[in-house]
Amino acid sequence: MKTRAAIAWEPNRPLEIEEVDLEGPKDGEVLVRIVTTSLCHTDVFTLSGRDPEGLFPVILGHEGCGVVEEVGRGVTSVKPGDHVIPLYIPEDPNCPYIKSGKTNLCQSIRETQGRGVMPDGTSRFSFKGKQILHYMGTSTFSEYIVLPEISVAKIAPEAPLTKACVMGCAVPTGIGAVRNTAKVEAGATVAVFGLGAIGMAVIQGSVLAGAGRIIGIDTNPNKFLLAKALGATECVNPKDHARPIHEVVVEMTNGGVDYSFEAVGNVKLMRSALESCHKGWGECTVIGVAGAGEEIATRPFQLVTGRVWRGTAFGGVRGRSQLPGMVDEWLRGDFSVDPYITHNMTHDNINTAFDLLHSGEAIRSVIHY
Ligand code: DAO
Ligand code: ZN
Repeated sequence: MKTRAAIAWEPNRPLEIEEVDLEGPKDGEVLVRIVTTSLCHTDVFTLSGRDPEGLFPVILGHEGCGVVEEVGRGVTSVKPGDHVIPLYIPEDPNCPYIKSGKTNLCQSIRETQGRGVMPDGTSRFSFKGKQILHYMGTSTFSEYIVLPEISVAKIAPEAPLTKACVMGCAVPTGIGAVRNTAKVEAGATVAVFGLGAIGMAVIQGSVLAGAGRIIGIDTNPNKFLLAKALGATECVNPKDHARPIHEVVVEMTNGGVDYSFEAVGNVKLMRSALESCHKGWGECTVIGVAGAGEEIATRPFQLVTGRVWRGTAFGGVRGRSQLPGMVDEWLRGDFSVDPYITHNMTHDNINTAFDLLHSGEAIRSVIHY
């Protein structure tokens, strides 16, 4: 079949919309029609060429939602018409990592997904006979995609597909980091470094966890209004202070925060976030993905004296068993996804979404097919 898709031919070149050839689902696979997709910094990072695992030509996109159109033989958990969210971290109940109960990092198809191909080693996308690669096992910048059954989460049919795309990465990553990774408790003091969509979701997650103080930190003060609307109790711009930001946070909190989150991918900020933590118990969770070859540094005495550095991907959320419940929380009104969606546009205008994210103007642009 044909699918409209935005092809990234090479780093730093605008995406080009083309009619791409797509092979249908094989055994154990699912064909999904994407209704909306949003743009996340990880797509921007890959297009920039700074991602060491970035392969081209490729169809980017990993934050989307859609409808199952067709299933291959042996697929039992979804059927045509079901509403789904593609998962860039699958959940295979037979994977030893999943069986461990200790992590969401299912490894069942990690190797082929990392090479931009399906589990059988082939790509289903081609253009004029040339192979185009899959991205993060999802490629939501194509209207139709093929995924392994373990890479789709079936969600409530009531979830509006005009918005549910943000439940594909940003929202579960931030809320999950608070719940599953840091395990923030009621009354805790939290600092959030970076007020993009994921940082905003950390704020929302911290509110849901009953945190007492939530300090939002960003060099762009335009983010503060939304951060406060979502529940940040105070916001700090490091540019307003002559001292390093961790010293400011430690003073504000009489010794440091209980939990900090780095949601940018900047290794210096990861250090600031760790050193903003309270001696003896403060824990820093790294969410942002840093550039190739970058390293983190701190004085080991920071760890000896009880601070903890940890990291999380997709907020530790196991996509098939836990994401549908998070969608239900949204539908019940426990939290809203509306504040994330600052822009809407058609698929033809997808390059504008990149410009808006680059400039810091957008939290999320939702792209409609
Ligand atoms: O190695 O098992 C693995 C899979 C790791 C996937 C990590 C993806 C992280 C992407 C984060 C995007 C949002 C900040
Ligand atoms: Zn993402």
